[in-house]
Amino acid sequence: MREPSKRQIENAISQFDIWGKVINHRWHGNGHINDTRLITVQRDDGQIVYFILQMMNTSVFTKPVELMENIIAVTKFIKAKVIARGGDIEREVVNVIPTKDGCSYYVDKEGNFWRLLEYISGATSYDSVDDPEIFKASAYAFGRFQNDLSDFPIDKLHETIPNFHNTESRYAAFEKSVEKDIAKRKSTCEREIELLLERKPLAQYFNKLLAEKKIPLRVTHNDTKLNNVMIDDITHKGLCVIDLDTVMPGISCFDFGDAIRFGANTAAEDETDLSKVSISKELFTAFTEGFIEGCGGRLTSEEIDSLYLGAMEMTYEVALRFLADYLDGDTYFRIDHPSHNLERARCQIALLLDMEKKRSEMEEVVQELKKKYKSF
Ligand code: GN1
Ligand code: MG
Repeated sequence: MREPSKRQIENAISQFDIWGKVINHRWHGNGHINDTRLITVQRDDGQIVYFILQMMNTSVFTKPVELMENIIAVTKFIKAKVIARGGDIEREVVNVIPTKDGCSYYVDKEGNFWRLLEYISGATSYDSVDDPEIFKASAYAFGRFQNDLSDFPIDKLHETIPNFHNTESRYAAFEKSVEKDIAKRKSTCEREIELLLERKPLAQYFNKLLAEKKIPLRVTHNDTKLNNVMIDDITHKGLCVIDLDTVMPGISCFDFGDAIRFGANTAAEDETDLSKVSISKELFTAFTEGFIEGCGGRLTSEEIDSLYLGAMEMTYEVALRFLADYLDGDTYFRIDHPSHNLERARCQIALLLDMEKKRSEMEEVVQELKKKYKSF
């Protein structure tokens, strides 16, 4: 996706229903897909306020209108839950700011889709944490998010990216990328390709559980990276789950799993020193506890038993996706340098290998916590 120009950004901001003078806009966050900017606005009385402006990546989100319909419906629903528990609707749910015409997005002359969101102040989105309490707070927030949406009419949601977490179709796409070798990079990652192809059964695990109706389909977030939760700077509680682009019918264990693969890794997602990559038992335990609690007793016994496998399948899936994108010539994820997707894939493979070693340890942690929350 091409970066928007200053003119495009300023034109987009001017379409939304906000008042005051825009005094600054700068790149914000670490998302791999959309273009996200922090906008600083000065009100007439001198007060400074912030907003989040996003130009949506419509090659990835090919149905932006449906996507915004999902976000509006889901945030409205969560808002009612926040009010019911006496929370703060300014800070505990994503607030979409309409355009002057009352639309939740703006389409510019070039066909780019824009949206403006309320900035949540006094809170931080972390790319990594060492403190298990903060990680647990993020887990609680993701669990509560699912809990809040447990009675959302699932058939009202558009499936904006079909098969998003269908690991078997990710596997098939990966095989095609290997076969085509469009960017002529296959020779630089033979070992990684082999490691991923060997693990095909991991791609089938949750599809089987779903097909056998052993686990339910729920309204899930589907992109539960630690940096998608705002943590309150004072209370250190998980305040608000953000980045709702992929809210769709999904699998609870995948929300758990994606958060583990990102946040319980002792290294960054693209760490090149693979000796630093491992799954932290302490962070894994903290997250599991927070997530089960946050789900408020809704997880079934089978779901809890499969949580750690959700972490393994999600790590495997994103490794397939990063390596496929590397082989395709980097058409999907934003990269900082040409080998970035290969490095990301290697890091995820190293994490998966560590999880394979610690599989029974993770299972034990989950079972211990399951006993603790006996209500299941
Ligand atoms: C993308 O944009 P971001 O960083 O929230 C991707 C996720 C991946 C993640 C890997 C729509 O998320 O699925 O897990 O990168 N989002 C989409 O870091 O593909
Ligand atoms: Mg995202």
